[in-house]
Amino acid sequence: DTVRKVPRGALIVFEGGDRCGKTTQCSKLVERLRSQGVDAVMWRFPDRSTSIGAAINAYLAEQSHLDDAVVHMLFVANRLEKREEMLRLLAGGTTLVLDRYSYSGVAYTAAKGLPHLSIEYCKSVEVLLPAADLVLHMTMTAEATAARGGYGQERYEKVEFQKKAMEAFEALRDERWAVIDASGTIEDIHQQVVAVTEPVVRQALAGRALGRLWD
Ligand code: FDM
Repeated sequence: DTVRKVPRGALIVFEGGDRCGKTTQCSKLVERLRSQGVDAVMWRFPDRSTSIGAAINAYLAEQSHLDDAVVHMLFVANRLEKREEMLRLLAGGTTLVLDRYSYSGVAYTAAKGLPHLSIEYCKSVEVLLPAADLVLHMTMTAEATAARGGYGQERYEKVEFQKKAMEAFEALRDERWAVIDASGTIEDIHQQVVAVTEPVVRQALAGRALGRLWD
């Protein structure tokens, strides 16, 4: 890793299956970082507020049918439309805490098992974005998440599919990933999250360069 002098925000990403508690942990982490004087904001992907996001939302709610390759590109485009703002915030010293990112993009599409939408292909169309400084991979069995409230409302919330997405996440893990057992209490999980996140935020502020996806 090269080191530059300008302090920057860190790109912290939560990944994992549906209903494993990512959103709760994202909010708590942002609150905690702010209480420590770190400028931090939370975003989620898909960002359903844009026109591309609205098309994704209709697809996830099973109100529309889209070709699998097309919907994959919509998820990618939904991140690309936020790319400039993302880079601007990070460069300005704001830490971004993301509720899902490109890793979900690859894992969920690859979980469909279609030969033309392999992990390698999915990675190859998503190279313009920055890599996460840290991926917090929240793990829980597909059966345990299925028992949680609200499960099954959206297209991908099916145990067999979730298992395949979880396997795909495992295939993406590298040294920037931390595995968090998502079956504990909210407070226990939060403590684990804080312990792995704070050093990464400090490294970014100290000028550790932002990476590119899959490098
Ligand atoms: N998802 C999410 C994808 O299939 N591709 C992506 O790129 C992203 C970011 O969309 F089932 C899936 C993962 C999940 C759904 O649900 C979004 P939440 O509840 O908004 O995280």
